[in-house]
Amino acid sequence: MVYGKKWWSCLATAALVVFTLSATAQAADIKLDIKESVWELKPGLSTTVWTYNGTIPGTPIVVHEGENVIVEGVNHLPVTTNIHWHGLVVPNDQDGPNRVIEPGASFRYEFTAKEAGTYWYHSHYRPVLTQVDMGLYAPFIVKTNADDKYSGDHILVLDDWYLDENGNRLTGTARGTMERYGNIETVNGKTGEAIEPLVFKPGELHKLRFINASTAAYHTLQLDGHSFRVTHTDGHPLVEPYMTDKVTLAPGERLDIEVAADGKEGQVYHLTSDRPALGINIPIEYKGKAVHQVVSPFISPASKSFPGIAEKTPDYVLELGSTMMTKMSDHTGTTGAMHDMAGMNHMMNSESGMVTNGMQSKDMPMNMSMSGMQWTINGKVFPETDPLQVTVGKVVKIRFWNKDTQGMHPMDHPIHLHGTYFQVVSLNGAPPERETWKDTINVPAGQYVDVAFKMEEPGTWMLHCHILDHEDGGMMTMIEAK
Ligand SMILES: [Cu+2]
Repeated sequence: MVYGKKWWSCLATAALVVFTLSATAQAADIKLDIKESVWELKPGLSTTVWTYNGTIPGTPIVVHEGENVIVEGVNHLPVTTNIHWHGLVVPNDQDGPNRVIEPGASFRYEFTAKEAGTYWYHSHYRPVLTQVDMGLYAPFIVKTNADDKYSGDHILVLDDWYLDENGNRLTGTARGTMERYGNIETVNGKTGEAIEPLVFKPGELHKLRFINASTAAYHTLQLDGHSFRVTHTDGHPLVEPYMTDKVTLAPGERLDIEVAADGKEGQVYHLTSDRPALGINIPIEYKGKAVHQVVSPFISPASKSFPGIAEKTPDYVLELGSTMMTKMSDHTGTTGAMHDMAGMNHMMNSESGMVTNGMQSKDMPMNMSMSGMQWTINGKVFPETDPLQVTVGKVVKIRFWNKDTQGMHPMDHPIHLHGTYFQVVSLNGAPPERETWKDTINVPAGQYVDVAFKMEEPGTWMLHCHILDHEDGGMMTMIEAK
């Protein structure tokens, strides 16, 4: 367990409590103190963070499929916040954007963990970039009995931080682009040699759950000497799992993979990212004698593809783009976009209290205001974007067309849907390699992706880019489900 012995035992205890409860009351009751802390990324490098219960990532919530979950969020921060249950299907009034928690207040979220899978929870209070970048994220795991049959079930939350050598937050981005990229990358809040090794015995079969909590960074991972068997995308089991040597996660995405421990006692391998110098390097240590080969407990589900979906004309075509604003000082502009930007800046400066919090004032998404970039859906910037009207229980097909290819800033956009999840129907008109269900889909620059879904819960749900600079900068719309 990369959380380390302490973390894993903590997780195991939490799980044990939950499982004990689930056997009796069928309920998990969790309290989250949302508070500022100091977190050590590695010996000699600590930074001020915002946390769920004092750790990065926050307390993992581990429950069983079908369990009732009550989470009390207590806000000790000087700013308003909320909690979004990323990927979980919950009632509309129990999801973050509709349930803010003011400073000093608390809220008890309650819902049923309907479907097993690897999810996560994070702040969705705008500017979302600031709150997630400060550390307000954590895993949310809904387990099945099969998960307990792996030799190890490991949660690996990926993130990046932009800090100076003393752990002070730096403004802007480490990569010279407009999005906020870090110069230090972490697994479960630790970087470099502070990352605890995973320990394998020859013959074992380990389950790894990757969660990309970065606000903009993609992470590509590989394990020398081993292949990955991908079993779940964004928590959803694949009808046809597949083998690969490398996986890439866009911001917001999750992947569950199996790794067969086919090394030998005493060997050490490394699970690394494509930017190893930034610190993601997880040692895999073989210790102990070989065990009988562990067989995968994963059972592929039956196909649940929507009939005739490939031929259906999209109900909506959403063009993803960006525009360069003239000047921030030009508030005489009458477009809603201009007003939105002005509103965002007002919010950043007053409502979020960053100015009084010295550390935070440097951390504003200046890229948005300073660069003057706006991120658009069908040419409009949230909240001026046109909401989508859908009927609960009826299949909706949407085409995301990434036309953000002009000029200096072509970007992929990982689009995330709240309230349900979707089938990936096609990529540039061609069917995907395998039936795939997700809640966050990367739409590459210049390409288009069709997805289809059924809203299960009525209410107003968000649809937005999970590069949080883009989300805060306007690439968001609402789905009104009735
Ligand atoms: Cu984007």
